Amino acid sequence: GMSDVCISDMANKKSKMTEPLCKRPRENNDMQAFDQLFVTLVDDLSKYGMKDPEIGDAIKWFKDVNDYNVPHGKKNRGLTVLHSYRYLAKEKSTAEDEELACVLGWCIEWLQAYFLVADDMMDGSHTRRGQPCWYKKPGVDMIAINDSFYLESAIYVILKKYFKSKPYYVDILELFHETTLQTVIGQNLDLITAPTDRVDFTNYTMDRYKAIVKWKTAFYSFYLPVACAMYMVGISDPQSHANAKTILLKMGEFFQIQDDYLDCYGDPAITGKIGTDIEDNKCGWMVIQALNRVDKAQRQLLEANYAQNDPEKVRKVKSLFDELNLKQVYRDYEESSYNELTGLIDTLSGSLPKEMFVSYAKKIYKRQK
Ligand code: DMA
Ligand code: MG
Ligand code: MG
Ligand code: MG
Repeated sequence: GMSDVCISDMANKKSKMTEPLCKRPRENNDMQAFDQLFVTLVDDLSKYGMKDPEIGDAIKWFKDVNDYNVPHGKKNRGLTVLHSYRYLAKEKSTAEDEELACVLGWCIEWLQAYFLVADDMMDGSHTRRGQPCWYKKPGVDMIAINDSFYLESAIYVILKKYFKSKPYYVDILELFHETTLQTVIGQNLDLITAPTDRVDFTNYTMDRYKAIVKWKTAFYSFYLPVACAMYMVGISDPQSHANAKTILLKMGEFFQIQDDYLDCYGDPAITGKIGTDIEDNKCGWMVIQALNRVDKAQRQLLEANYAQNDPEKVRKVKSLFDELNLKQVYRDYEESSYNELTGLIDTLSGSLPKEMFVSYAKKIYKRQK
């Protein structure tokens, strides 16, 4: 899971200032062009069923669904398709295909919106991207379930309009379908490992954790954007995809560990969301690290206070995390994981540009949102 807000945090500001000046306008332009395209795509979607005035009220409702849930994130996944396309197409890059890369990028943002609307309901979350979760809005509630289905359907309306005639249309369709299934599987593992009616830490292992985050986060957040660009430029051989996948799944694991850390220690004003992992009995990175370090009394305290909707109990769990020095454990992990990732990139990039992977690693390292 990824949470997204448009406000820039200190770490990002700092890294932008150390970047060469010439790189900054391009980044801003990309974001501007990307945002502009959103308006066009929502317009395309609103034309669906134009000949059927009887569904006008639904189409109007879905415009609000799109505007509220799709465009307000960091848009890292969406922009990654454009950047990957540029890295891969090199001097063969065209303005027309850059635009198409952005369309694919928005399709990933729609996929993300679909998962987040449902995820927030299943996780009982309160806020997302600095505003109330969609299902929390007055008059929405359970309608949000159907809205999440709508957000998924929108992907295929857009893909058909812009890619039907492309030789890689089927590759992209299959990629979106498979990635959706992978994420649904991951969300299931996440949810069934965290029963709401009892605390039982016996399955809370690092192996289980790695499986959950690979399936619920890494495929759709990291492999999908790069794979889209690869298919666009005609890279479809299994070996290149397998290598990219190995690197990007590792990056995704790192990203979800950050998400779990931020759920506990992040600043909601920066992350845009209030953490719920402790209340939700999640098999997250924090509790696994804690379980590896507790003595008998501490484990009992954890069992007595985890998985309950009670701020006092949540506070007790967090002070145990403090006592076990998990902030430092995380900082050490972040450092070693970054090094491991760099090593993987060195060995597995093959014919794919190493700098592409390095730039994505740099973007998420030390993030605060
Ligand atoms: C979410 O994991 C995964 C998906 C597929 C949305 P999460 O519940 O930790 O995400 P978040 O912290 O953003 O709610
Ligand atoms: Mg969640
Ligand atoms: Mg979740
Ligand atoms: Mg989370």
